[in-house]
Amino acid sequence: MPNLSEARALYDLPLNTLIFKAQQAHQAQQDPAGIQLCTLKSIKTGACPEDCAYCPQSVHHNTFVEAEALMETETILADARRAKAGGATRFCMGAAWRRVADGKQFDSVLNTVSGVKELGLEVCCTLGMVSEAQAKRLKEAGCDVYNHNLDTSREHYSKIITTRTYDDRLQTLSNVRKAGLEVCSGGIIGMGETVDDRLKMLVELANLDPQPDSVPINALVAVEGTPLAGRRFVDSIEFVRTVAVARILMPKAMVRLSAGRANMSDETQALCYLAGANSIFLGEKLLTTGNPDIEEDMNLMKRLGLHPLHPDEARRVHRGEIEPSAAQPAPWPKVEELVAAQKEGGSCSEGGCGCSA
Ligand code: SAM
Ligand code: DTB
Ligand code: SF4
Repeated sequence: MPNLSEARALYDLPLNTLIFKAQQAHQAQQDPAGIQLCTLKSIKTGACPEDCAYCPQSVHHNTFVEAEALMETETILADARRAKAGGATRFCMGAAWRRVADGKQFDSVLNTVSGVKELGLEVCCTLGMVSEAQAKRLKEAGCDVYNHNLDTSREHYSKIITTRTYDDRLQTLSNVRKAGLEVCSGGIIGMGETVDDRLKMLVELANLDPQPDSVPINALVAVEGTPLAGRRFVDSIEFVRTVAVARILMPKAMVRLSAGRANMSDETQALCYLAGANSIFLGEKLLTTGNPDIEEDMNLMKRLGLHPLHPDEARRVHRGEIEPSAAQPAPWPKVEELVAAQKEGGSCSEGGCGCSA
């Protein structure tokens, strides 16, 4: 059971020793050069009743985000087909909801989940709080993973969100796990929290039994109109240290370099990969804010000698069936197709994928 003082001792190591330890943990448990490529889609945008201080989608803040109703299944599936044709292996759908409500809209999401699963993509949903029964329905529909972040330490939480508690968050994670879904949970760095707050969050995640399967580490994107607007972007070395501690405490997890990459240099991202990050969101948009160009991401991976992670191979590594270094890569994304699909609303040339683009 890792604790704060152990995490702090790691965090304070000379950076080269910390990175060395993170690489040891990484190379023992993960495809050493594999990067998981996920695509993110906001399927219901804005007008969220929660007051998360960082979030441009909260109804409490006046931001550039315009509220949009839940998208139709067919529209989302067209995007998922393009993501698949382009080379993403996981499709994550986010809804700006406080909690899932049973009824027509949830039924529609379940239908969409089944459709995305049939395309052969890993399916992740992030829809706010869910009950165990709802999580089971998601699992039955074909959902693989549920994302629900702790976001910060228990102590810092009430300075960021007042409309729900830390324990609400933990309860949903427990419901998700009991339903047999994989757990994706992480947080945001750069919201005015201390280093110890960041480490407490990582320790809380690392002490979940079992540990989360994925840990997204977001750098705050300080959006105009939110209470956190104007905050300075997190110090890159502090961010890298946090990623390294996450990797050491949770060696089997996908550590996802999530929001904030558009503000990071190639060198900072390279350091994050060295620190054990092995997953990114691919595509010019996250939910509502920007993300690096796909060409830039692929270029950086090639320059660093990294390759797309194959999810099945990663599972075989985690089950101990093959050595980490024996994991075969997934195919490289078809950058032109992904870019064209995103920029022009679709020009997919993948034969037989059924895509209308
Ligand atoms: N409503 C659901 C929820 O809160 O779980 C799902 C969507 S919510 C946007 C998913 C996560 O995005 C949040 O938990 C937070 O970690 C991250 N996020 C939202 N706005 C962000 C921002 N401005 N900068 C960095 N991360 C952000
Ligand atoms: C996560 O931890 N980061 C993603 C995903 N899970 C859903 C979302 C990032 C959102 C950044 C702000 C936006 O684009 O709205
Ligand atoms: Fe709503 Fe999620 Fe944004 Fe919070 S983070 S305001 S719950 S969409």
